[in-house]
Amino acid sequence: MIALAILIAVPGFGSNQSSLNPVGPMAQRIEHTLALIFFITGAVYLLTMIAVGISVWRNRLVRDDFPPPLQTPPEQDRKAVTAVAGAMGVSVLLLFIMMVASFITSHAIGKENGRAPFEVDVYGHQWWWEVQYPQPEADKMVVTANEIHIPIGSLVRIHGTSTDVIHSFWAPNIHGKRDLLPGYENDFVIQADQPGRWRGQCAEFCGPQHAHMSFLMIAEPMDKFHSWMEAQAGTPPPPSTPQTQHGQQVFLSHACIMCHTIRGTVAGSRVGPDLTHVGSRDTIASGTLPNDPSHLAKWVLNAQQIKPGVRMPPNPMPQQELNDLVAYLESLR
Ligand code: HEC
Ligand SMILES: [Cu+2]
Repeated sequence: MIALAILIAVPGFGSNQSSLNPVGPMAQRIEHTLALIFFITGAVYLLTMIAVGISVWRNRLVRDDFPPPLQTPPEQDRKAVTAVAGAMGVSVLLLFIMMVASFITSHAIGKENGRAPFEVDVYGHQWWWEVQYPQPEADKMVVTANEIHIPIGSLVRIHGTSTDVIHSFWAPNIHGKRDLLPGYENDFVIQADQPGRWRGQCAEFCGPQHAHMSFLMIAEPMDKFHSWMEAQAGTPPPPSTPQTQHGQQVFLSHACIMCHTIRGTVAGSRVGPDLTHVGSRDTIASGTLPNDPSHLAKWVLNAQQIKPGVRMPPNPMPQQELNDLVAYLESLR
């Protein structure tokens, strides 16, 4: 499409967080509507500017005709009325075309609802995303945070809600914005046709750390998706080295267990992200930090410094304990 070709020139095209780089049918339709509206309004803007230019040029001050007559001749007046009425008619028609186009788009996007073979439950929290894959056996339930793995080429139903305030789920390469509302469930269907990592972001102001509430959509081939699911459904083996064993004790003897779950241990709280497989994630704290030992240590020691106001208190502890705790968390894959 020509529209697409020209939009390629726009900076940000090809990026992993841009509606100009759609990777699935829903985002593609949205991008086509965007292109249509962009070209219609762009053309109207250009034509208007040309008309303004012509009229300025035509009516430039002519010295011997100054001041201009107060009364325009009636025949010129009639011409002006016709021109304005014509322009209004065209505007209404164009607005109507854009309205119908956006109506058709939302209809087409919603059409697939209810036909998706996969379902993901997404809960917005201040300021992170809880992600669950419901399973027939409750103890095989996959629970993760801030990253949503999906198989490519398949419809996936997102079942979204919020546990506190209004959030908005927006992964622009894959779909438009969808609000997650407390006490209300919002279902929509997404699809990605290319493997890749596409960044998403909360798109509704939800408190001081709203800007640090992003997530990753990880689209991968079906077999990779299934092996990921299988790994996530398992309970990690007990820690095997003295360091990670000590790290687990540190975890279990601190406040962490009041807020976090690690399957296979007594920690079973759901205030914060499930840490059963935290070591397998790319980022921590909702896309705020890369998941590596030094960042993880800083986060655990004082998350308030990184995300002021975050719902996780500082955890002062000796360096040795911190190192072992971090080694244990990173071993949870
Ligand atoms: C009062 C509840 C609370 C306590 C206590 C707590 N956390 Fe957290 N934790 C949270 C919340 C909430 C988040 C999500 C923060 C965000 O991203 O906005 C979080 C995030 C994390 C993350 C990042 C997970 C991810 O995938 O992004 C790690 C790791 C973590 N906590 C480890 C710990 C450890 C280790 C302790 C104990 C030393 C601890 N937490 C104590 C509430 C808590
Ligand atoms: Cu939010």
